[in-house]
Amino acid sequence: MEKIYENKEQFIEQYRQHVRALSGKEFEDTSDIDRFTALANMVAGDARVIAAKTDERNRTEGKKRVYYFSIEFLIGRLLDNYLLNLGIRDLVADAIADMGGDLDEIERQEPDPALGNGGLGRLAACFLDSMAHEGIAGYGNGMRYRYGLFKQEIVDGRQVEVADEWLSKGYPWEVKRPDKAVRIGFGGHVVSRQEGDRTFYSVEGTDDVLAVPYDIPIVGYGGETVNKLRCWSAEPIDDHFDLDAFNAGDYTGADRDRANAEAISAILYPNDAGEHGRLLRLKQEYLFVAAGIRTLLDTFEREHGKAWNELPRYVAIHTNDTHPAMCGPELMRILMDEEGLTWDDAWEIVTNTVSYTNHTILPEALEKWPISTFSTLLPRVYQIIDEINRRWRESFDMSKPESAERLRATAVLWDGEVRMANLSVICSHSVNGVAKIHSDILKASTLKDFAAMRPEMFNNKTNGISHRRFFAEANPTYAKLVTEAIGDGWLDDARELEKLTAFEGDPAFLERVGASKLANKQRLADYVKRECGLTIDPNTVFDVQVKRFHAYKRQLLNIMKVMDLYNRRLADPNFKIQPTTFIFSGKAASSYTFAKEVIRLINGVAEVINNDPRVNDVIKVCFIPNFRVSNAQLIYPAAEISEQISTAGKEASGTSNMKLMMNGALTLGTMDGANIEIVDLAGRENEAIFGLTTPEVDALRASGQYFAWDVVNSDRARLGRIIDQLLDGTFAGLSGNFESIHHELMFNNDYDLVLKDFHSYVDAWESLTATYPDAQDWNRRALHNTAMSGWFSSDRTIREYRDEIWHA
Ligand code: 26Q
Repeated sequence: MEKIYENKEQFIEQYRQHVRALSGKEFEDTSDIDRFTALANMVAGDARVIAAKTDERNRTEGKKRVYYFSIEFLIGRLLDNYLLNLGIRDLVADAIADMGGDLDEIERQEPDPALGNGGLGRLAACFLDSMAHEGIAGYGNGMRYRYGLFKQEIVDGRQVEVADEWLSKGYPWEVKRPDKAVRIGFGGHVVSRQEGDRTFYSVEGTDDVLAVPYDIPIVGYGGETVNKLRCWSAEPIDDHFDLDAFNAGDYTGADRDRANAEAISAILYPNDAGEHGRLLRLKQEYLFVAAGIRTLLDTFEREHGKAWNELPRYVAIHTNDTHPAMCGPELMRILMDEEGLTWDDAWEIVTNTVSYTNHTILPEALEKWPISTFSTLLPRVYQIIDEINRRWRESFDMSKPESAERLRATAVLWDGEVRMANLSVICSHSVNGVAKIHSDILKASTLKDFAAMRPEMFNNKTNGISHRRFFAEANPTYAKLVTEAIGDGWLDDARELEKLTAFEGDPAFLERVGASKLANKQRLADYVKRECGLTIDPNTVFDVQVKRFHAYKRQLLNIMKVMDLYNRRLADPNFKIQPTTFIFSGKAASSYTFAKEVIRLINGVAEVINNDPRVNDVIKVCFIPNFRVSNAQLIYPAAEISEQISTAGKEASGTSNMKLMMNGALTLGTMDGANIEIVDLAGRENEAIFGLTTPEVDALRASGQYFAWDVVNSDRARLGRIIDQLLDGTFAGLSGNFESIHHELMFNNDYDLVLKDFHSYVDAWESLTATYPDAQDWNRRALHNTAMSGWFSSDRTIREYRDEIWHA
């Protein structure tokens, strides 16, 4: 790797200059935020120099470009990651220490952009890192929200949402590119004009806004490749500022156009369960799709002219879930309306260029839009979708008995709605799920009719994670130990972690694994003390469930286990519990009442238990507010038990399971999502698996023989007591009882089978923690998990996408 700074001295000189240029002060007189801004500016500048070289190389080599369309990119802080990827982290830390500064403190100044909800958005960010590492000409295309996902505060145990003003102190990584802005038209009406025997369509009377891009450099590990993430922001076309209105005292009216345009990129929709039907959301989806397609066609044209039939050879368009589903229709629109291609020629190009990843099994969560909303906002795009749908229908041989049902299941327009998943499939040459079981379920149920008709287009790409961010960067003590043992080749090729298996029989090494875990637990305990004022003991087991709150993820099952342990300990002081700290973190969608009640329950239980000296030595419960990439990087390294307890068949993949495994936590989980592949890799004996399997869940549901009351009545002593405690005030001190949770379990017949899996879950937890006192064997299993986790690097995932979908 070519170093961008010869040595410390050279770095210091440059850095001093940057600090001076930006703040007008000497380094010694600046605040940490000034120091951060100057350093990030400097690194971003260096990154852009490499980016120019990367561009040049891509051009001369005629490389295929991959455009990853995602409405979310949850990138996290970049500074430390880029120092690591450029191979200068130690040099810079050293240099800044010499200057009397502290790199860690400087890094903590960086805003943590929350431009995503959870797994899907973070996956997109990991993919950017891995595309750059693999030398793929890969570009992220997304949205620049003025407000990211809300900040979560906890008041009286309840989640309270606060606006996330991540841009207020500036964001040194981005560069605004007004020269690359794209005009986007909404509304209007379609007009046609005849040219010979062809009809051409265009839209008149549109309400236009300007999509303005902001580029963020994406530095690949090794420093050879720097790609770009382009995020779009909405602005008014020209300044429509109304001076007359302003002079008449109508200040808001004067700026109405700006406010209306900017509203489009104002907020990230916080509902990862999919709250469909909002006009502004549809505008967001079209804005970043249309602007991205325009941009990639301009780039193609600069390099290859108007040889549009060559597009699939030089361009791959990947759609992350259905949010960018308009990529297909929008590309059709431009190729036909602006470039004059016929439908058939355009369709051939589109379907060979676009590919689609599905992230949801639940049929009810699939994205749909009312036709009336859609056709009013985007009349020409809608017309094309209508034609896609018409041709699709026409391709059916209605004399076949299965056709009617297949058509009903696969049509794009149905029941007055546009079905975005079906649109995505029909416009693509490849459809993939995100873990083996998920891809199988897609073929067997969610998208089974498509799979029957076009089996060859379905494939699996098990998710992955950036092992550099979530291991090397997040867990420096463990990473150092690993590098001492097996060298640093694992940063480049995560499968090299497997060499660690050679140390599983080395007691001295295992002891050091344990010591690094303890240090990470202490680091997290300090954070918890600062953030929540709660004292937690690093010598207890750290049992961790961190992810979005959802009924199917069953945080409720976890906290019911804690209630059960508490009750049993009070009933019998000799009941043995391996001392444990139960750590929860995550946000609930603002409108998801049930999920928010589970958060309140956890905090209610924490309040009681943490203040009860009778159990304090063995149980503590800790809810860490405002889960985000930056504190996730503190939490994963400290975890010893990874709670992955979704109802089998519901979690498409999960990715926190991989991050926790890599950091040496043992999985306590159901056979769901990627947990199954964790077990395949690390062996069932090194995890703790419990609960119904997907076929068992399906069979139980189909039988109609599941009765929540029977389950509770068969265990009045433990389950019955917990159920009663939801209503009897035991945990109501902060803000009241938990009627809606009680109702869900008892009167909604426990849809997520929490009660059904309860005993096997608590038993699995008890057996697992009973093995904790044998520290050497625990550390051996932890090390084994780390050693086998390399396959979950997103580098591997991206290579599979490259070879099997993008052919880049
Ligand atoms: C849709 C329409 C309108 C508004 C919001 C949305 C929306 C936003 C985000 C719908 C879904 C999401 C996010 C989904 C998500 O994160 N899914 C997770 O994806 C991960 C990466 O593949 C998987 O590991 C998880 O299993 C899956 O739940």
